[in-house]
Amino acid sequence: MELKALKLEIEEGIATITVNRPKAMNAINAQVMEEFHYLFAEGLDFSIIKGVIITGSGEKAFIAGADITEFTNLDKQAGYEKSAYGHKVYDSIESCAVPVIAAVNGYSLGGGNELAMACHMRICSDNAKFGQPEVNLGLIPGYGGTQRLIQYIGKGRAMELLLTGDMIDSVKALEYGLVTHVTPPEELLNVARKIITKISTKGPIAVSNIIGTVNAFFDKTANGFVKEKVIFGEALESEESTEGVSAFLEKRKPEFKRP
Ligand code: CO8
Repeated sequence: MELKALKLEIEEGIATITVNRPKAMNAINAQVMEEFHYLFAEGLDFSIIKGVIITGSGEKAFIAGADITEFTNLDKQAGYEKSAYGHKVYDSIESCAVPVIAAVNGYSLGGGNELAMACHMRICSDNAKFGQPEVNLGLIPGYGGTQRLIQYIGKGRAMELLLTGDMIDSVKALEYGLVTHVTPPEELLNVARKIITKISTKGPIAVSNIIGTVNAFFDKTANGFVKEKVIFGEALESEESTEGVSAFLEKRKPEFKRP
């Protein structure tokens, strides 16, 4: 598959995937999702790749969420399917046999932050900002965010971030445990490479087994994930998200009605 929205570089066995839509703050559209699917399902040969780094192009954004321009005219079923496809792709990243590090170099929002959370580790530059702003659009996270955010930062903090839509900076992200290192922007990729290089000196089967076993802790038949897909589809069909998405696209404040 020819990559159009992602850039792939492989150097000394480390694959760096860069989401390359800087004008849209690297928002994840259908093309980006399709290309991630391809890379993690068949495009990358994990028998020779030591590890993967995922980052965003430009200096402002890692990924500012799913592409909101694709949210119009979607009914419940289409919303469910879009969410379910994203779940499948992110699950393939989470279960990858080699370490995957999100090198968060700016805004990490919505579906972008959900992608970062599907990676095995997150490190960020000191200008990074994290959030799940879906509630501002009358939506909920649809790529695993309601389930994975709790795993990293705990229920209370997750509730606050999900319900307020507020962003946190790199210092707070480190304090919360959402990231494990904060670096100057120019050091970010080097730090990610160093971590992968160190892991590559260990037994590859042990590495793969540790990833699988750690992930297994969180697999409780995952009813929350099932629920999230259904509710995301319903939310996308709702009057509330029609208003939230239109307001964003029209660059105005949304006017949500109380039921
Ligand atoms: N989608 C589409 N376009 C975007 C997005 C996005 N998520 N984020 C930014 N852009 C575009 C802007 O519209 C703008 O485009 P243009 O230049 O054509 O007007 C360009 O990127 C630059 O953005 P801004 O001018 O807004 O830049 P600022 O520096 O002022 O602000 C922000 C940067 C804070 C990142 C701001 O752009 C913003 O708030 N973006 C939206 C963030 C957001 O709400 N993300 C969540 C989206 S919903 C989601 O991710 C759900 C995931 C699950 C989906 C499941 C099924 C689909």
